[in-house]
Amino acid sequence: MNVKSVSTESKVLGLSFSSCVMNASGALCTSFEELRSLDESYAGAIVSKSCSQMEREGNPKPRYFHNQDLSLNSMGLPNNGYSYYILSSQKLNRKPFIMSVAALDKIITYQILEVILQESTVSMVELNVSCPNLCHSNQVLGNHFEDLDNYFSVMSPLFQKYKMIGKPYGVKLPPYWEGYQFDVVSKLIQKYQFDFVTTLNSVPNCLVIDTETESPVIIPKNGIGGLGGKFVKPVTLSNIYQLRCRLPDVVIIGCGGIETGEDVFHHLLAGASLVQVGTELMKRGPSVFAKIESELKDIMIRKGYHHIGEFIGKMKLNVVNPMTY
Ligand code: RRO
Repeated sequence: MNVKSVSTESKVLGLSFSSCVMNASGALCTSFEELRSLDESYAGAIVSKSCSQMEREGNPKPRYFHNQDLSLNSMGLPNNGYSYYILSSQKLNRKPFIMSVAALDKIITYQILEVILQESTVSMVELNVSCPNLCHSNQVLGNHFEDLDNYFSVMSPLFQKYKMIGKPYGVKLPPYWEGYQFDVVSKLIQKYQFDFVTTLNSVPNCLVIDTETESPVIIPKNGIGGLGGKFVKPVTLSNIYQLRCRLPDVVIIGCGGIETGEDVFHHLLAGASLVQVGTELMKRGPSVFAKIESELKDIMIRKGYHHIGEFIGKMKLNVVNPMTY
């Protein structure tokens, strides 16, 4: 076997991804120049920064930090407004373009999703119900299941139109910690017939302190922000696996703690069909995709795998227990 006989491509959701690895929303995907660099990279798709109706500046800087273990951010949804990302998709369109839309005001989000429905250059929509950093809100929508049900029920007529024309729609979830949360959110995913879930957004309400300055490393919200990077990978793997067990027919996009091809291998074993890279992309820039791709292929060659489908969701359990978690 050699590198030419292994493929990391993925055909899911009626789309063809040249690689199963793409950027996470928020990482180097706010300006058109950044989106173009992703288009020119080895990434298998492009995800936009989560967008709102109008352009937003976001929170005061410094609002992003990383070190070798983690990242912390409280960006506050800085973005150029949804029309900018539609226009960007029209100018790129070499690979699947996923528009991330922030779930803010219901009526406005409905209107945004209605416009996107008509746009053939937007391949699919990722509805972000898990932003941890909005200064006016101390709630993450994805953690409040009645509100979430309500929110989805307003979008439901539109979801049906997405289904009718075959444009996939999915939801980006926060981390969950308890079995009942996975049960409830999985029922909602099924009720509203989401095609995919992205798990997970940054871990909310974290704090990192600098030893020298004795201060938080970011400014907004007294230093409280969303955690990403290597530290969150075990949380992500568990969330992928627990959703995989409950949602056998829903595509899972893994997001959290990917630095290497080996990390991608673990996400896929847990049940993700596609993955997203955030913190490591911020650290290394878009060349990270070629590196991760080559590391994943090395593992596949060593193990005799030709296609990622041969090991997606195939984590080998030591002892098979009934699902009581
Ligand atoms: O912009 C942000 O502060 C942000 C968003 Br919208 C999100 O979904 N996740 C995150 O960690 N930061």
